[in-house]
Parts: sequence; structure tokens; C-alpha cells
Amino acid sequence: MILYSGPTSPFGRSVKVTALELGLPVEEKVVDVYAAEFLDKLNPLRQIPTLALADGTAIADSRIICRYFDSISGRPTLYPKDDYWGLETRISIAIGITEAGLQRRMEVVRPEGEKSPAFIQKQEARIGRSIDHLETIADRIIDKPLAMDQIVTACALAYTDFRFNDGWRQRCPKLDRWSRAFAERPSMVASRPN
Ligand SMILES: N[C@@H](CCC(=O)N[C@@H](CS)C(=O)NCC(=O)O)C(=O)O
Repeated sequence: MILYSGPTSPFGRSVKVTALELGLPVEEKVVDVYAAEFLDKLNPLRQIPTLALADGTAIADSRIICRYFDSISGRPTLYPKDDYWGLETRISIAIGITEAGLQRRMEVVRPEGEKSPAFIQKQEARIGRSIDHLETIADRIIDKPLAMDQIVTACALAYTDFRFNDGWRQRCPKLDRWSRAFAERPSMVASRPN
């Protein structure tokens, strides 16, 4: 399996952490997605992460790649049935934080005169509101066997620190403490952005 990803991709990081945690042999190839025309035949969206399988087919979208890994690993599932819909909703919120962070970043680096302060503000408000919400339900995320909501939340918070620090750590002591410990897992250390 070849995982096409990028050096700072937060979605690629979630996938990589999942592969490492499940002990799967994934070869990572770092690409510049904006020049990666070759990706089109694997994923017409031309986005990373994209996973190329040995049979020539591909799996796209981080959420689906993580699901695929979980289905083939033979390890205890990262999607326990207990509180299943709550888990999926927490995953959606963490992915939404990541998407908002990425959208904000894309807007911030646009040339002066082309960027929209209102759009940036909307993404920042979404990020802050969503992290604050996760703090209110932090007890459902922390202190349990490894699960997918933990991986995507840890990657979302790390990407927020990387691109846009709104002081969430001061407002969210539970997530702050938990995420610092989670960041020391070998999978998180090995996938730190370059
Ligand atoms: N829903 C996708 C989003 C992937 C995504 O937005 N990847 C970014 C890099 S982090 C990308 O490929 N951007 C290039 C582009 O959209 O043109 C997923 O979860 O994998």
C-alpha cells in the first residue's frame, strides 16, 4: 500500500497515525499535491491523502482510508459499538475543525485584496466554538482505550496549534492536558509535520 500525503497535511497525519497504531505496513510518499497530476487517475479530486492498493485501485478521503485500515488490521476496532453515533459525531467535529483550519490557511495566504476577512473570521469562530464544545464532552474522549475520535481530535488540535493559535489551551484544560500526553505516542511523534 502506498499512501500519498504531504509534509504538513493534517488529514494525511490522521491516516498515518492510524496506520502506525494498527501496525499496518504502509509506504508513505510525500507529494506536492498542487503539482501531482499523476494523482488524477487514482483520485480525480487530486487531493491527499490518497491510498494506492496493490491491485491498482485506490481509496480516497482520510475518513474512508482510516475505516479501511480498521477493517483489515485484525486489531481491536477503533470504532467501538458503545456510544457509536457519539463517536462518529465527535469524529465529524474534529474533521470539521481541521477543514476550517485548512480553509482559513488557504484564505490567509491569498494575495492582499483577494482575501475575505469575513471568511477568515467565520472559520476562526468555527474552530474556537468546536474546540470549546469538545472540552465540554472531553470525558467521552479521554481515559478510554484508543479510538478514532482520539486520533482525529489530537491531529485537529495539533493542526490548530500549527496554523492558528487562538488560546484554546487556556480555555480548555482537559483537552490541553490530554493532548499533550497523546502527542507523546510514537505514532504522533513519527508523524509530526516537518
Ligand atoms: N476530505 C478530504 C480532504 C483532503 C484535503 O483537503 N487535502 C488537502 C491537503 S491537507 C489537499 O489535497 N488540498 C489540495 C487541493 O484541494 O487542491 C480528506 O479527509 O482526505
